[in-house]
Amino acid sequence: MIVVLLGPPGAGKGTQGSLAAASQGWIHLSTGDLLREEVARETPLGREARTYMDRGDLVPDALMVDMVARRLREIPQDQVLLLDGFPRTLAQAEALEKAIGGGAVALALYFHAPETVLTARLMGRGRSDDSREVVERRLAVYRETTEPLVAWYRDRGLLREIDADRPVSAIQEEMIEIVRNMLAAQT
Ligand code: B4P
Repeated sequence: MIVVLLGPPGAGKGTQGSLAAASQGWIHLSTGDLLREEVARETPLGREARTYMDRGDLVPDALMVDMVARRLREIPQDQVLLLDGFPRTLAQAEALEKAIGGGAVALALYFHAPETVLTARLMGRGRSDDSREVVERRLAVYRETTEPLVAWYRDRGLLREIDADRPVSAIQEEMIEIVRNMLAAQT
C-alpha cells in the first residue's frame, strides 16, 4: 500500500516518515534522501541533480521518475510504503500511476503549516540548500508546481490533511492512526 507524503519544504514529511517507519515497520522512501545519497557518492545522477537542488529548483521529472520506478520495483506490494517527496509535479503523479497502476496509492497525507513556521524550521536545519534565498525559491517552486497536487489527490478522494504546526509526537500519533485505519479498511 502506497501512502504519499505531501506538503511544503519544512512541513516535516521526512521527520514523520522516518519515525513512523521505525516504530511500525513500514518502509520510508524519501526522494530527497535518495538524491542526497547520489550527490554524496558523486554519481552522474548526483552531479546533475546537485545543480538543481543547490538553487532550490526541482530535479527534472525524467530523472526522478526513473530513479523512483527502479526503487518501487524492489518493494513488495504488501508492505506499507511511505513515499516522501514524490510525486512533486503533476507529471510525476501521472508517471507514478502509470508505473504502478491506478488505485495503488491508497492515501495522500497533506502536511501543512504557515510559511513563517516553515522558513524558521528550514533556516534552523542548516542543510546546504537551507540558505534564506534558496529556501524562498523552494517555497515558491512548491506553490507553483507541487501545490496543485493537493487538489489532484483531493479530487480522487485520497487526501487527508494534517496540521503540521504542532509537536512532532502529536502529528505522529495522528498520522499512524490514519494509516492504520486505512490498512484495516483494506483487509
Ligand atoms: P526534501 O529532502 O524532500 O526536503 P524538504 O521538503 O525540505 O523537507 P521535509 O518536509 O521532509 O522536512 P523535514 O522533516 O526535514 O527535498 C530536498 C530537495 O530535493 C528539493 O528541494 C528538490 O530539489 C529535490 N527533490 C526531492 N524530491 C524531488 C522530486 N520528486 N522531484 C524533483 N526534485 C526533488 O523537517 C524540516 C525541519 O523542521 C527539521 O529541522 C525538523 O527537525 C523540523 N521539524 C519537523 N517537524 C517539526 C515539528 N512538528 N515542530 C518543530 N520542528 C519540526
